[in-house]
Amino acid sequence: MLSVSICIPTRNEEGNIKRLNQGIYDALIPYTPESKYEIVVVDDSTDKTATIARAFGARVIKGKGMGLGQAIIDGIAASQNEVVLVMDGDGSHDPQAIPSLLKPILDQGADIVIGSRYVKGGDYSNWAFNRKVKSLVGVKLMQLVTGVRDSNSGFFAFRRSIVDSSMLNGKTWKIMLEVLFKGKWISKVEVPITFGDRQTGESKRSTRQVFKDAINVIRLLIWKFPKRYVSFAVIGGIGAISYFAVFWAITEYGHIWYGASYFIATMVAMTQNYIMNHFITFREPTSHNIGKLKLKGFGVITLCLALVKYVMEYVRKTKPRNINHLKGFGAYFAGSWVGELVEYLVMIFLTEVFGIFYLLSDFIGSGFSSVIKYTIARKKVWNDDKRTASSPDYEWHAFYKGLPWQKRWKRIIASIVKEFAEYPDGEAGRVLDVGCGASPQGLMINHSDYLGLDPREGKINFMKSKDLRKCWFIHGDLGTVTFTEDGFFDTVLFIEVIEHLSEMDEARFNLHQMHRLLKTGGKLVVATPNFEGFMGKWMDRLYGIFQRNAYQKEHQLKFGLESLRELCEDCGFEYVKSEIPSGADMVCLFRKVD
Ligand SMILES: Nc1nc2c(ncn2[C@@H]2O[C@H](COP(=O)(O)OP(=O)(O)OP(=O)(O)O)[C@@H](O)[C@H]2O)c(=O)[nH]1
Ligand SMILES: [Mg+2]
Repeated sequence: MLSVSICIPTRNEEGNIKRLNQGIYDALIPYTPESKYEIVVVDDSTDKTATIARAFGARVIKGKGMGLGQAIIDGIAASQNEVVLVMDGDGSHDPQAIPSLLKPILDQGADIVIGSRYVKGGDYSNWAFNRKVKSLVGVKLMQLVTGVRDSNSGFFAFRRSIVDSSMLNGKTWKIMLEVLFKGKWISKVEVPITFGDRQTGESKRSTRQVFKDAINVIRLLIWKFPKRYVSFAVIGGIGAISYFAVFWAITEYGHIWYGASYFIATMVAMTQNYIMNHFITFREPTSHNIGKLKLKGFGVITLCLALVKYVMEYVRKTKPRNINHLKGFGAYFAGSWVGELVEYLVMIFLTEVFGIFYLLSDFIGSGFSSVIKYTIARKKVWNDDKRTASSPDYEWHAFYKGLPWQKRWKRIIASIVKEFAEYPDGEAGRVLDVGCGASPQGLMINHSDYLGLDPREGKINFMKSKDLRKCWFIHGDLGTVTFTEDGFFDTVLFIEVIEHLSEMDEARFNLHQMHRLLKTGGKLVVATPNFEGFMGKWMDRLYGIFQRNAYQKEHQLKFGLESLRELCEDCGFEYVKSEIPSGADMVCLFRKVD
């Protein structure tokens, strides 16, 4: 099981640290037999905080006197365990919430967990009214840019492997935002916490610090802004200049009819853009450690110097991608025309419907067009996102970072599966997940033990690398893995797998094996597209068109509720209930009868 380091920055918290340490030990009791953990206190106090913390078994590190942010960074760097949890030392973060912050990492494989006042179940009721209002306004604004409901949280946990602490900026207090922006994570979870007031002692927060934190958010946004898009847009701008120059020159001096020279000029500009984007924008990294845009201030000279340094480093550590130029230029050309069409339609719409001045409408339209062109170039020409259904982390990525509708859909299915799988005591017991892939949904179910089985080795290795508590993953299927004990499992999951089998006999074989492995009365949860419903058929088709890299072409056995029910009943199961959200997918619960 993963080991845990709890990092606590302190400055003059002698009145709080004893109770806090005691609370942490109590909260960690369930973990102590299995896991290694440590408490690391980074102390900048002039009182007895360090002595008390040491007496309670914490490792105390002398702070550099450079503020809270730097103290947390030093704590992260000095701690040794695989999971890092950061919390305040003033008693405002309740140690009893620690297990709920660790659970998504240790049991469900999350990369970063944020203790949040603003998700369902979260609370900050102790706070004075004006502090609540101030906090809420700031937090809601921040949510627009970070997508996190509680960006101010200082109570968070993450896998050490997602971030290199030397990249974090110690001048801000909001280290959670630093980790969020700079870390390489896929799965992020917010869990509710109750945020209290500091118990004793004085606040160290100042207006100056709040201002510094706000500036840092702007820096983080610049840091995160897709620099390749800037390059693409600048090249587009240069292309526009070439276009007008060629258009004018060949019409005036080449004596070509302007209706024809328009096309020649467009082709010249597109070709120029294609070449520049190939050699500048969409280079691929040759080293893991690509240069970062390091901003040390906001002066024009500093900015220019940083930019030049960044570009030099970028060129040195990247090379142009190896692509088929015939296909590439075709796709680029088509994408550019799609962009032009969108620009035209937006311009007409804004001018005709809203009466906006036509040049302004066109300017707005060109913004839309450039994002569309960029996306097509990135995905279809220079093949940036190479993740396909066979990629080891495909399902994991789709669940946490997929397209918004995809994420929402997966969550709906996952919540029904969870509800069906758990027994009235809120647990599914021993769970067998057949064809688990790299999907997190089986892990959302409360279980005593979980066994994932999948014939694709890459996915199994990806899941194993998460090192989850009470979870095992085996490479294989019910035909190749031998289970000696019948009736061992309480719950079997067969989620979005049956449609991939090639023959009915194979489906029957799997269901018979599941029947054997389940205890009498045990649950079988099956989910598969509802191919008999209108929505199911169409969703499947659309899925095939828009997500070519995904699974649609593998769909072979196509069930409706009746045919699925018949098959499972044939194999010794009793139908209990089903849900067919929006008609597209069905989730069915069966029970084993003897
Ligand atoms: N090591 C170290 N810890 C600090 C420093 N400044 C603040 N802290 C600690 O950081 C945590 C948060 O500081 P607080 O003063 O509680 O700030 P706050 O939570 O925004 O404000 P209040 O709860 O209203 O006091 C506490 O555990 C402080 O002891 C510092 O300069 N060095
Ligand atoms: Mg505090």
